[in-house]
Amino acid sequence: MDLISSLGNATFENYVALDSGFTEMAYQMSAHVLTLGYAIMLAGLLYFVLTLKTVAPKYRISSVLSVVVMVSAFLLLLVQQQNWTGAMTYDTETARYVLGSSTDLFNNGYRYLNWLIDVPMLLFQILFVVTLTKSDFSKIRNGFWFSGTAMILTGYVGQFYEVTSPTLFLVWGFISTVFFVHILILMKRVISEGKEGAPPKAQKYLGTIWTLFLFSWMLYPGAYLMPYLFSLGLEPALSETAVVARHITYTVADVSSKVIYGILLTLTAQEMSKADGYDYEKLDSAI
Ligand code: RET
Repeated sequence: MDLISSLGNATFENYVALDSGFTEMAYQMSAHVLTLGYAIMLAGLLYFVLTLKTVAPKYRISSVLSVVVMVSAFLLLLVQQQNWTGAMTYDTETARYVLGSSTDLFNNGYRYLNWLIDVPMLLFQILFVVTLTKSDFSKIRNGFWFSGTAMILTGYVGQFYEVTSPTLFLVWGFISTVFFVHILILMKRVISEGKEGAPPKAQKYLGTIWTLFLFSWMLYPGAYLMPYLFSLGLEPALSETAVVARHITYTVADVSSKVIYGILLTLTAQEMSKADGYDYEKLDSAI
């Protein structure tokens, strides 16, 4: 039986499992990096709850949105890790992890649906920290929401074709990228306007947030393309290195775009709070 007829639209991780199987190292590195991901989300959850009162009340919604993101990402990554270990079984004859006979296949689709919650939250968050000088708040918010959702749904459809139809995979990926570019344009505008009138330290943080945003959000299309980045052609590479690279890329992207981004927004809001006369370092001594 050839691989395509037995696995159909399954993601390429399953094809690698059926083709050559995973070595102990590739399998465990994948399992560990997924575990690291949800452990960090739980730690992040504590950070955002515990620092809530270090910013003035009007900025606290940003921390609350980080809490929402942490909870949903924690659950998703836990399920994702269990999907990985549940889909594979160890074969003592070949000393490889292969597809289990009666288990669910491995799938990244859950991630995409999880982004439907996290992407709008992450984009809205910054709107509660900065003050827009020219743009209209609800126009930017609607733009973020519309393009965020469209980017994810078109990418979600595309990822089903990563092995069976490179053309459809790339066409859906391209449509998704158009919405992504729109998000980048809006975010650049929000950050530039947000810097105007912000205290110097907050301006510096906002500059870092833009760099981090660009870097971490670009990793997601990188993970989407991973089987092709390793083959440099129009055939997906059925390589276990590409599978591990995808897991690592997703984890680095998740930690940067959700946790580090949220921490930088907290630091920015702390500076702005101080400028507004709310200094948490002095609050304790006043009590
Ligand atoms: C897809 C499909 C291929 C083209 C592009 C994509 C972009 C995805 C992005 C996802 C960001 C997700 C975040 C999640 C946080 O929880 C959909 C992979 C451009 C930018 C930030």
